[in-house]
Amino acid sequence: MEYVLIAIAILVVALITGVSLLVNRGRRTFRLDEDAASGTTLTRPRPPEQTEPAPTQPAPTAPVEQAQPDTVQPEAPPEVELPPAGPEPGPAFETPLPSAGRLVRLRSRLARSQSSLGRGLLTVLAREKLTEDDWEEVEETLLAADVGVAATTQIVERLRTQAMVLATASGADLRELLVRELTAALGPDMDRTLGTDRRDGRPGVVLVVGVNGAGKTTTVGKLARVLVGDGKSVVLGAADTFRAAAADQLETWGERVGVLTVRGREGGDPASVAFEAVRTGMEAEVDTVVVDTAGRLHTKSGLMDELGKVKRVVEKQAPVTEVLLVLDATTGQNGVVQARVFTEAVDVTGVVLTKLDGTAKGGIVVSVQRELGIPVKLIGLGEGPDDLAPFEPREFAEGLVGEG
Ligand SMILES: Nc1nc2c(ncn2[C@@H]2O[C@H](COP(=O)(O)OP(=O)(O)OP(=O)(O)O)[C@@H](O)[C@H]2O)c(=O)[nH]1
Ligand SMILES: [Mg+2]
Repeated sequence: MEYVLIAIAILVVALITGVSLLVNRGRRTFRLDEDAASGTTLTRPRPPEQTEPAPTQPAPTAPVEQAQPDTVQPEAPPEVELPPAGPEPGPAFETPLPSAGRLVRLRSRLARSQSSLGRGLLTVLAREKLTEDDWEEVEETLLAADVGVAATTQIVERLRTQAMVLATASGADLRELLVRELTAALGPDMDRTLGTDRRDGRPGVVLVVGVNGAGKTTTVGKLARVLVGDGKSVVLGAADTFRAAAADQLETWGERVGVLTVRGREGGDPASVAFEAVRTGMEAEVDTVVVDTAGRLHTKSGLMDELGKVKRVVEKQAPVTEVLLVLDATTGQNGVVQARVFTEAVDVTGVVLTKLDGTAKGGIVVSVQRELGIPVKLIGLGEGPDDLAPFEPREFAEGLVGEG
């Protein structure tokens, strides 16, 4: 009888221990709390843990627990092996491609989206005898691609003269003719050097501005990769304090290539974050500080004044060597209006035209440059991390016309 009672007691104890173990297992979570942003903080890049599938905690302990799912034998307490305190150091940062030759690699994206322009023009030009109607068609095609009236008139005139000279031209000749005329319209002599180098012992400072959703943060991230790929050291400034997510977005870009991000409190003063970023860059003696700003409508004068202030405050420490206006190519001629207002506020020195992979409006490059005299310096050709290329007129024209 006593034996039975003892056996029952042992069973009960075993059962309670088993149940409590199961409950604890469900509760074993680890929190990798981010530093809640208070004031301006410097975020040191970490090797990108995200690249490893299903990272972190339970991995080392899981096999131990799975080995005994039903039968609970609590003779010895389970050994819980905690993951190492910090991530293992290693060559985890990505090494992006250098900027040289990027447009050649990405040119097919342009041809795909622009096929209407290149193919349309070549079809007309290949006709035996070009009538007035044909030339009108050429004109319409160029206008539809946002080339703008003045440039279109000029291109058509030059094409007409050339076509007369080349009375019996082959397809390859016509293609070359078209590429040459488009290249000429793209301002091949404009200076497209990016002001990213150190000057007078101070880092190059790049301010990135534009309307909401144009692709600023993505461009800053991609630009950091271009610079790292070209062997430069970089600090990023998350002066979009409007949303915390914006700083997170930028930080993620920086972390992947081992670049520091200076960020501020949500709702904080963007000028002081930009100031702090430049100060950090000066202390660390980096080559370039790139400052992302919040999207703003060019029609809101208060927000445009704020941008002016960001620039002025930064310049108390180091001159802004490049102001990049990011324009979404799909917005067409409105880009020209935006560019005019932004340049009044912060003296834009270069345009980044994004989303050229998804539009047939590549001609906007011509209008922006002509009407404002500001060179397009970079173009975005996709959402991938290395889908940003320095603008090269000849390569771009080749892309617009498509493979012959
Ligand atoms: N297809 C394509 N998408 C792009 C390109 N550049 C940016 N995008 C996308 O455009 C969207 C907006 O990009 P963001 O960089 O967040 O734009 P933003 O100007 O910083 O936006 P705000 O900060 O809200 O003003 C994202 O989904 C990007 O992936 C590009 O060249 N091609
Ligand atoms: Mg942004």
